[in-house]
Amino acid sequence: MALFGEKKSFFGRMSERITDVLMARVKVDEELMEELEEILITSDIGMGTTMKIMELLRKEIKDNSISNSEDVKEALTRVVAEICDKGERQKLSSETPLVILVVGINGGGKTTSIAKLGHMFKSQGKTVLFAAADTFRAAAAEQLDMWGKRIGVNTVMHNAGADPSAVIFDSIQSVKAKGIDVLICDTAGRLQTKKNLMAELEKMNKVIDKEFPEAKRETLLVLDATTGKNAVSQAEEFGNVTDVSGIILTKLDGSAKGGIAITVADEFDLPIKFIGVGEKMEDLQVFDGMKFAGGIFQ
Ligand SMILES: Nc1nc2c(ncn2[C@@H]2O[C@H](COP(=O)(O)OP(=O)(O)O)[C@@H](O)[C@H]2O)c(=O)[nH]1
Ligand SMILES: [Mg+2]
Repeated sequence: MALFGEKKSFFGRMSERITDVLMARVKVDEELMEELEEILITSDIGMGTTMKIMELLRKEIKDNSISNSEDVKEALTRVVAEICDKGERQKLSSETPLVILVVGINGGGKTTSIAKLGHMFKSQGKTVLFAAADTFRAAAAEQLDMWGKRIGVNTVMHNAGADPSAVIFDSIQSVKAKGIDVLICDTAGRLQTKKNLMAELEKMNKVIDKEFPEAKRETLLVLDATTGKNAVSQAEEFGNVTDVSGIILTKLDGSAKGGIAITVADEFDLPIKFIGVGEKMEDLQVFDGMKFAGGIFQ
């Protein structure tokens, strides 16, 4: 599919199966609707979201008097696009200075996504600083610093075990002194110690509020698409501990089924702002609900 370059379609089997069903059945009848519903449910689209899609699809079919299966494709695309698109909130703040806090559980792809964002901003001509506020493991800061060196971004780091808020504090001083455009902060994702996590995030937010009130803010939650429905419960848990402004859905290049993006978009009042489609710094794409939905049948 053109939009995603050489990458294979996220929808993979789902697209094929839907296309097959629509080709096999010329008539738009109850049997066709049941087959479509079954495909959606078995493609990582949750039950609630599937029901919503089917309801909206039935309405589209009725309102537009759709009677051939070819037009069902288009109607389905419109329905999915409507669910995925959160309008103006879709866009990342373009104003600077901007502070982005990146949260999510370990292994989800936070550090890699920060590298990708850093690369994106650099290619837009913006100056960037990384804050290694995942101080829980020494390797975490080193990993971020390594990416930074490759991209040409400096990383503020303290020793392992240091207070993450102190890293944020120092980073802000540096950003203000140098007039840097974007500060991207890595964080530790220990959901199992939820209280600590909540306290840590709260403290970091307070430091930013106090030291850098003029900055625009984004809190991006990184969700691993390969964890399927688990990604949805992670979104819920993080949503409970901090104000999230958007989602980065990672690993959509792997075995993940694109359907999870539709479920996440539907179940949360949060826009998916970016998708991760690989391990390289270029493998980040701005999420566009319309194009994503259009990709189902490409
Ligand atoms: N295939 C693929 N792998 C990814 C993507 N994003 C991250 N990863 C890999 O996922 C693993 C964990 O990523 P990392 O950024 O260290 O996660 P963190 O613990 O949340 O910081 C690494 O091996 C990354 O290369 C992606 O979009 N696609
Ligand atoms: Mg990390």
